[in-house]
Amino acid sequence: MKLSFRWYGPTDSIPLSYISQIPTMHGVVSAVYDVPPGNVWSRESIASLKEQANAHGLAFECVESVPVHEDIKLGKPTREQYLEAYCENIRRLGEAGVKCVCYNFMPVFDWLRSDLKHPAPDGSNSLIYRDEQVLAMDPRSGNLSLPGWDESYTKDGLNRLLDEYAGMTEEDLFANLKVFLDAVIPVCEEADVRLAIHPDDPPWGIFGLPRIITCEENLDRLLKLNPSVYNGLTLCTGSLGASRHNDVVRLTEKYVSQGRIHFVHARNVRLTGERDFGETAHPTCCGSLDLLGVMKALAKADFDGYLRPDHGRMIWGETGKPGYGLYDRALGATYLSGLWEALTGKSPERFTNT
Ligand code: CS2
Ligand code: MN
Repeated sequence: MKLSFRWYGPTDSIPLSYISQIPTMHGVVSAVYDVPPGNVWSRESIASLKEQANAHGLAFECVESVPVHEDIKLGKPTREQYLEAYCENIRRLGEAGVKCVCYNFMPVFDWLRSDLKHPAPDGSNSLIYRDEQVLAMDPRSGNLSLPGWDESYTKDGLNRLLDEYAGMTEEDLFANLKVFLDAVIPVCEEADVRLAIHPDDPPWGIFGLPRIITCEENLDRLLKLNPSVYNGLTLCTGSLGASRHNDVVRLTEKYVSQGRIHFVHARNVRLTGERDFGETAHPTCCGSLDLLGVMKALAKADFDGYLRPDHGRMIWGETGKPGYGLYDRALGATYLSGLWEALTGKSPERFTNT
């Protein structure tokens, strides 16, 4: 297991020097963030991320994300140029030593929450999801500001895009995902870059848009769309685990034994209703998910992919990007590293800069 930490590049308020001080940290997970989806990343930008990470003794082998252009998800004829750009990015990342690329296939919106700073009795705060509040939101109104999605949409632009998705079914989205995988996976094989889809967060449809990476049946289907091991998963415990119908320990056991998990996002959530949850500290006792069970399954399979603490709470007065503060993610990292050592008798793999 290679312990990793998400780093939003040079503009991240958390410097690489801090990340490298977290015990047993192998590398950073990052991306070229200033290029719009569907465009090719410059070799210089990729090399610069790698050089900066390496200069701090950290690897840059895992990318999150190379975003998929909406025309690919929509299956529009214009997708060809975006598929080609995606393949070119995979080639360039492979040349730079990247081994794993995370992406998602959620129409329009990335992760969604109803409150980004929900206070807990201990004075910390974290992200929560209350279905009632989300159902009351109108994405077409133009005054919705959501985390994790493209801030550059204008009201009209967003409404046009939502119109394009009108009537799209889960079947249509699966068909478009297959076209994407069949175009990109052969390039991944050649470049030795594992593709790892991130589950939909939360794992159910929102605002009338279809979502498909939500449950075991659909994960099976996705893996069968293209049987190459390069077509794999980002096992995000908090995303899948937000639905009480997903048993994340069993899913981890199943997919890690098939060699299809390339990247793990470890985080805990407390389920407070059928479609209500809040993010908690990482340890098993703090939420509804059995993080120890997940780590046991990974340890048993001698998982050698990348694992990062996913969202953390805001603690010790820290402010910053929701879910991506330093302190609680660092606590999560040391908890996960400690479990790994206890379960396998060894520390997570270290990065050696050659
Ligand atoms: C991340 C996602 O913060 C998060 O929850 O896991 O935003 C993730 O980066 C994307 O969905 C992957 O494409
Ligand atoms: Mn995640």
